Amino acid sequence: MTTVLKLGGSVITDKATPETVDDDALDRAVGAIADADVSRLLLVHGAGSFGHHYAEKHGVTPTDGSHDAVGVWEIHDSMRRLNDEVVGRLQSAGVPALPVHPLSAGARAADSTLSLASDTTATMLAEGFVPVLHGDVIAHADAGATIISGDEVVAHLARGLDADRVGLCSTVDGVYGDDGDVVSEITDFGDVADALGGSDATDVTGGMAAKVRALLELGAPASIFGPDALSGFLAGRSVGTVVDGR
Ligand code: IP8
Repeated sequence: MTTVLKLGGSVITDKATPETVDDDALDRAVGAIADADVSRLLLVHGAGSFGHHYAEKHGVTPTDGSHDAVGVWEIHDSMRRLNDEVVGRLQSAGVPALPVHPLSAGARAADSTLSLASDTTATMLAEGFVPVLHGDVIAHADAGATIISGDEVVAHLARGLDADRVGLCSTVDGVYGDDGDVVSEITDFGDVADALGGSDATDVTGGMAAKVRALLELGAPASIFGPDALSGFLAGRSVGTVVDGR
């Protein structure tokens, strides 16, 4: 059983203060992971108050690249420092976590096809480690380096490792329907198109609609849930909104 879990950047950092970890929130998430009995676990974290402001400063997005090594390093270094913090705390809690940095472990082709760390992470999992990846900058043919989001890392490795379960721990309890309640299951985008705003315009802003569409194509059930449900997810329970397009 392989589980891919993303800790959202807004869950583990204080978004209001640049480059600040939310100590209590990160410790709670680390505690839930340390207490869980999960055999093959791969973690990914987002940027939160790390990474994004440097990406903005240097004009780097998932599609607009840069050839300025100093700028690319500044973005990466911010994410690397957050990753150090996450890996360090996991190890202190007894979790056999190891860092995997997308900048050093993958690339995008000119048509944006991604190759990323499939062999590295498969071997780490087989050896009992918990690989910890993150949103990052990544070399991109004909564009220099572009941003890769944590969600894209999750989708790529969930497919590459043939994951059985995917979890996105975010600041919301799941996907909210028209009635204001969390929808327990989504099997078709039409189920929530009205509530999420199904237009392409919504998708390009990368909001919940884009997330749900991407998860429907994963080939594995994916749960979107809040921090309080993390232990339940790791215990195998159905929490938040389960998105399953199979
Ligand atoms: O927070 C963004 O990752 P995300 C990564 O998962 C950078 O979207 C470097 C801004």
